[in-house]
Amino acid sequence: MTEILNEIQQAVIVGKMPQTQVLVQQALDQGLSANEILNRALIPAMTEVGARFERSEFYVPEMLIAARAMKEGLALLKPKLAQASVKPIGRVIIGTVVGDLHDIGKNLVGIMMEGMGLEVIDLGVDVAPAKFVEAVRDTAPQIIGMSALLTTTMTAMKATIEALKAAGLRDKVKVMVGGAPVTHKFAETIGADVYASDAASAASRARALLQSN
Ligand code: B1M
Repeated sequence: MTEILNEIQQAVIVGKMPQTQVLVQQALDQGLSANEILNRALIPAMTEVGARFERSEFYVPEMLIAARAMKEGLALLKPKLAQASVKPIGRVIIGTVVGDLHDIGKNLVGIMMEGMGLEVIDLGVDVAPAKFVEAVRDTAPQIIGMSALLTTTMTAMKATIEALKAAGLRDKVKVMVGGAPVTHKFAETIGADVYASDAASAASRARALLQSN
């Protein structure tokens, strides 16, 4: 692995935020692409953090500081990942479902969607079904994208779809779901329209949906 990618990965794992920023900037200055830095350093770092958490080598505070370092690194990549086209081709609402505070993957989905020329309204984390419904009513997006990282919060995706149905809005909007525990089969079971396994495919599938309308 390119030495600097290894260094970025280590800095994120141990939660060294300023060092992560310096190294990511150096990597960009050396000509590494934002995608390489994301896929070969930042994302593998979080995978390792998760593995250490599972082995009880890391606890929540370590996960938090690693996430903070990852976010700062990601912020430096954002302008390169999201070189959006001039006029938005459609509007997407994204959010992490109720009870769930994980937002790095959801933020990445938003960045990649902006990069594909979509207008993104980000409702943040811990978004209750009623809040998704209200946002759909107020902003009339073509797509809503829900993210969940916990097996215990995935069920809120179904609750949100049910809430959209109850509000008479289900046929006005396409529903996309994703996040580590979410599968294609789960998406089908709860009646979502699209499942995407990663941020890049979420963005390209959203774009394809808009173009097919
Ligand atoms: Co948490 N956490 N966490 N955590 N955390 C996981 C998810 C876990 C797998 C760790 C582990 O055990 N290995 C585990 C979940 C187990 C499970 O349910 N199966 C877990 C746990 C248990 C918990 C707590 C319950 C811990 C506790 O308190 N005891 C707690 C829950 C808090 C809550 O949400 N209510 C908790 C807390 C936290 C922190 C707050 C400390 C922090 C989050 C900080 C933040 O996001 N601001 C945190 C972190 C950092 C993680 C890990 C280490 C990293 C997550 C991450 O950012 N990954 C994670 C382990 C892991 O994932 N390996 C873990 C990088 C990110 C780019 O990937 O989010 O998967 P990801 O996004 C991907 C795809 O999933 C996809 O695209 C992205 C990549 O391109 N995607 C979508 C995501 N959303 C999408 C939406 C789409 C389409 C694709 O369409 C709309």
